[in-house]
Amino acid sequence: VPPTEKKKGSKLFALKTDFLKNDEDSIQKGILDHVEYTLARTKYNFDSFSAYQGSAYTVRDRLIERWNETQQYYTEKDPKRVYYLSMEFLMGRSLQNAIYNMGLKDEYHSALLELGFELEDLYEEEKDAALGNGGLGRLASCFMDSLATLKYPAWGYGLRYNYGMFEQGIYDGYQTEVPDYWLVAGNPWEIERLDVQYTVRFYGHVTERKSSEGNKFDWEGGELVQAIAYDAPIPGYATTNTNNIRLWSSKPHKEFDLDAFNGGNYLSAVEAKQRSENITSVLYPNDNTYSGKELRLKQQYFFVAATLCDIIRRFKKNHSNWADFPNKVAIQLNDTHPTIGIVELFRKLIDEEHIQWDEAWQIVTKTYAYTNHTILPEALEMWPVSLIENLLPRHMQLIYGINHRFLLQVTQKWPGDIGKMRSLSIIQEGDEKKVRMAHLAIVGSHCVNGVAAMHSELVRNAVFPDFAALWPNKFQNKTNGVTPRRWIQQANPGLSSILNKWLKTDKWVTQLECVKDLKQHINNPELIEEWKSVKQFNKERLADFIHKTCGIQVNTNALFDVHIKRIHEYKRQLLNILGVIYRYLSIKKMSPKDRANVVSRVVVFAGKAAPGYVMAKRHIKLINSVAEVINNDKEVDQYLKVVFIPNYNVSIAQVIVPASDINQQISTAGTEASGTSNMKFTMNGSLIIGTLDGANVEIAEEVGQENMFIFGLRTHEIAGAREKMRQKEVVIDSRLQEVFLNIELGTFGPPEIFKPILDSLMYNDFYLTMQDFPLYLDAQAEVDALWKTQDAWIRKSIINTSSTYFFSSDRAMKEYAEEIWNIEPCEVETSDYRRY
Ligand code: Z16
Repeated sequence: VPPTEKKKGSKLFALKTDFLKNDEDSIQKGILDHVEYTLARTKYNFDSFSAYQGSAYTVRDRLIERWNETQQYYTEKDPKRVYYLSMEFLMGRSLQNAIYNMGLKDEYHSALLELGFELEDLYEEEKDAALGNGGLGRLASCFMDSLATLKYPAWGYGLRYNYGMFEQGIYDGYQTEVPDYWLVAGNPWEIERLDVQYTVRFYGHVTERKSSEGNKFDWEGGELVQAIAYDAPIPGYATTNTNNIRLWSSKPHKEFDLDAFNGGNYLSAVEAKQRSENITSVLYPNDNTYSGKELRLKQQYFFVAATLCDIIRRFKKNHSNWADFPNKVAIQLNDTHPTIGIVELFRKLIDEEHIQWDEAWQIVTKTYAYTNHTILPEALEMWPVSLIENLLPRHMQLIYGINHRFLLQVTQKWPGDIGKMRSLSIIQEGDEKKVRMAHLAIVGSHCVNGVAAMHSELVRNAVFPDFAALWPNKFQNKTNGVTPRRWIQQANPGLSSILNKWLKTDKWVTQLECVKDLKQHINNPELIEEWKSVKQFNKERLADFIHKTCGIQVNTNALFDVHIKRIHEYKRQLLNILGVIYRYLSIKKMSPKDRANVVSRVVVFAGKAAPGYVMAKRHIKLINSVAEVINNDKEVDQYLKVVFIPNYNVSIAQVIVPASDINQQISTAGTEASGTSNMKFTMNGSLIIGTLDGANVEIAEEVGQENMFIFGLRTHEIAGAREKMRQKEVVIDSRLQEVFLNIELGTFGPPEIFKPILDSLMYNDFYLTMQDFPLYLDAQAEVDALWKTQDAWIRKSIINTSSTYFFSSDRAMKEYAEEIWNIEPCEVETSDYRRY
């Protein structure tokens, strides 16, 4: 008798509809129960952190119910699923998100109020989950929110790092890095799955065996490591559908070397086993740069090996025919980081499932798709052949075989063209042979996409033109998006109320196209007043935060000019701070009468530099040194303040973004693949000052260039401008010369500190900061001019918000689902009383 049959009519079966209640009293009881039985504290007296934990556990209980229901439903319906493989998920906080998405805000609010707690205060007790660097990791989290909300059967897969993104401190203006051992505070959002474990092999050797159906290859020996699953439920908005992010943690494998243990080396043998845990210890803190460390390659393989075991186990529950695999499974590679997964699936098909080469390769390429997130050459992953050969000997053999067959295709297309073979090959020849992971990803996928229209053009035409000639239909664009749930509804309650009121509905939360109706009211003075007061409220909230974290008092009537993102030369925080210095020097020189016309500004910077990125760290020091001088100069006090907010993360972004008047998106044209903060700012009515780079181009199309401050060299002008720079034909703007002179004279501290920065501009201004400088100042002058006509400014701000439909990650996920994955929504039909 099947177990379900046995239970029918029994008590257990009847319990199937017995879900937790979501009224205020049930929630309150749940919180108190968790305080007492989960935290083992007295429910008559507990602090805010316990209240947060108790609340989080009651939310978790409800998420688990929905999760179970969803997964059971998917298993029953067996739709095609997508697996989003990402080495990074930058989730931020979860409590507010889960409560809002489940529609339980009011219930939680009043349940907690009676216990003496303000729900909004408890949000602040939660530590950010920062298992990502920046844009790429946050994108993965926005995508997961949209997939659940749109009811797509999707799974995220990643790694459970013990140390997330480091915590940044600022001492004497310099960045310090403190390890982020985030799990010490406990993590109510994860479910440990000790029943889901797989073994992953490293090193070892390959032996060839003669067999009747051709030779077989066995990968044996080496080291075994155990992968343990930890699940994070992802609730969709206003739906029972609750998807999953499964993160792997490495643990020692139970098998041990008897000889080592018996040879009197017990302690060192234990120590050796313990080293397995290193694999998922730490997130590599590089955004947009490749670091060729063996441990990183181990992370990548560990990740995909465990993930594929899990995907295949799930597939085999319902299927025995491997030809069905691509009809049931789509795997998306978030950048090249999980690319070795292409070879791993292939290896399993050939060595373990005994499928023939061509058929196996068909299955692989139909399953995988690859997203490219950068064209910066320093970010392209190229693992030395020797490293892969040692760590993954069978995979290296297969890569050679894959490359061999691929190059036959190249010769067919371009007979006798050795140059094409060399440039397209998966293996880069040279002193040290390397595997070009991007080439492997392109060859092993049926679809390759860039993340903004311009970026996808560059991927196709500038970076991989020969691949595009070979496979013109493989290349697509999928412009990034961000979730309006976190970035409008949760981050900006004031704006949400305005939208609800003026659109007469809250449908915009899941159908962002509604916001365009706001344009009808653009001249309504009532709306303009409400808009102003919401912005003012958000600026005061940020001012409080700045006061608390930096001890600086800022004027909330000033224009808030914000530049927050990873510190990178191509993002040009340097251009911004040089502009700030110029502004400072100008104010200093003004007569009191002229000063009366100065637009007061608060310039906000935030962002982390990779610990090994010496130049980026120097930029932080320059920003802080300039801030120090300006903020202590009484003469400019009311006109200019410069703030570097330390330890930038998702929850800090949720405070900064809604408070900004303008935001800086000023990367050298052609370098920022997309950018996603530009979208968050635009949704929140902040005007972009920026270059025509990445998604700024498409934002300009939607919002209208007249509602932004676009400046600078265009992508097609960059090569020429670099040549001009190399030929030393660039005339340095006199205002920039004045800025340099002041730095050199020590206005901002010992000039030798900043010499490497100025030298980098003088000898090789690769990111063309100097050529864009005058254009940037012109754009900043336009900002000042517009600020003086506040109503015109507000109207532009409203237009920005109302033009952001396209940048919702819901739109992005629909496009991926329909044009790459070929999956459909699978809405969970719930039997219970819940409102959705
Ligand atoms: C990353 O955050 C990005 C690209 C990359 O290769 C590696 C990392 Cl860690 C960023 C891009 O720089 C940014 O333009 C883009 O918006 C983001 O990925 C998401 O696509």
